[in-house]
Amino acid sequence: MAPGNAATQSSHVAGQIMVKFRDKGAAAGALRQHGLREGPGIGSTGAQLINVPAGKELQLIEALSRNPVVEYAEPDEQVTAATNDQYFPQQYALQNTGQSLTSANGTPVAADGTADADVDAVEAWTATTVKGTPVAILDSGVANVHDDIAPQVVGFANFVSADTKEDPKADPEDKYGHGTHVAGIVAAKANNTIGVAGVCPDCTILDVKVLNDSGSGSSSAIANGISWAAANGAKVINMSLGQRVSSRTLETAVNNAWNRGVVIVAAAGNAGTQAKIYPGAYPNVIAVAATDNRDVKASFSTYGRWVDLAAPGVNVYSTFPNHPFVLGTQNGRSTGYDIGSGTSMASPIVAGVAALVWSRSADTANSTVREKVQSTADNIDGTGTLWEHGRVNACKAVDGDCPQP
Ligand SMILES: [Ca+2]
Ligand SMILES: [Ca+2]
Ligand SMILES: [Ca+2]
Repeated sequence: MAPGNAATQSSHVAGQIMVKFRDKGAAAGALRQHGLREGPGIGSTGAQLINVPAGKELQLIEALSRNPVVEYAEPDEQVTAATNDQYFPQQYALQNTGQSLTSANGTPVAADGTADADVDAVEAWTATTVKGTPVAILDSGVANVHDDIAPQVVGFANFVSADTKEDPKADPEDKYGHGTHVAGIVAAKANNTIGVAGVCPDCTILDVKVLNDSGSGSSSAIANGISWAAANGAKVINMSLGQRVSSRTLETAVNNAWNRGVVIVAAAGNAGTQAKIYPGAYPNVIAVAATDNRDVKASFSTYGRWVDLAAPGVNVYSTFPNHPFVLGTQNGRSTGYDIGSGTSMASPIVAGVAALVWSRSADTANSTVREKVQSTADNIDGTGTLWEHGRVNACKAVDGDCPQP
């Protein structure tokens, strides 16, 4: 964008204005005085869309407004996407207009969605004031070089052991790709023209590496990561991971973090069954199932009354490393940005919403934040059976000015 461009740019559609007449019978005559003709009606509004010479819009609006038969005349304002991020139109989870979805290479992946099968994130943003709410991402790391997510990272810890004895810690870089995608869903920078927007774009990320370059980890590494995050100021911990066997060490780490005031969110799992996984199934963790762009449960998503919430987790656009990564090699995903599917993608949407609730004021308790996120979820099909509460709604969670369904 050229300097000063925004200031000179017109914000209304050229060549047309919207006019409503008090007396429809007088419309043609009034318009003719200015060399204009009647135009098509605009929905149920009673107004007409009138063609005018480009550049004369405001002048003609002023002239018509002086005519007593005109109720009002106004410019046809340009409505733009809620953010200018390149892939925002693909981010149905934030704002679903029923758009079709494609992957980064242009392959169609989903036909028309259901409008407003989304978390109303855009409406939620206007209701938050606090910037820099820290969200810990316990995962495979976050790409160190990436304009849309790396600048959001304010803290780092590595609990993954390297294979070699000489180097006790694994490479901190995200070579698997999972953690970078999850972090972007929470807090990718919005309105910087590139990439995507996170659910909480003014949040910061604590990058806690607990998964290795193959995407696996251990209960002990995760317990270490939870403890580090809680001690280092995380308001929310996201764990897009799970194990089928419960661990007393893991649960203790979870409970200690909860008692320190952290909201803890985890994936419900991708088994497609009702089998519990941990840490999601612990009482102090919000477990999240995955839905699609029609508010329907993903076939792969684990479900059941033990699952707390649902969130979009199918074809979710986010950041990937700018270098080759394992998930890209396995699935042909593009570097930089692409879609991903899994309860791993649904969990950070809830984590981002919890962070938005924290971002309203500094003195909310974690129990209040959790209650707010759960009690305001949209009551979609499956609520009470496939998951206890509904599909998360960011706008309602922050008491925003939310669209009516
Ligand atoms: Ca919406
Ligand atoms: Ca962006
Ligand atoms: Ca739980």
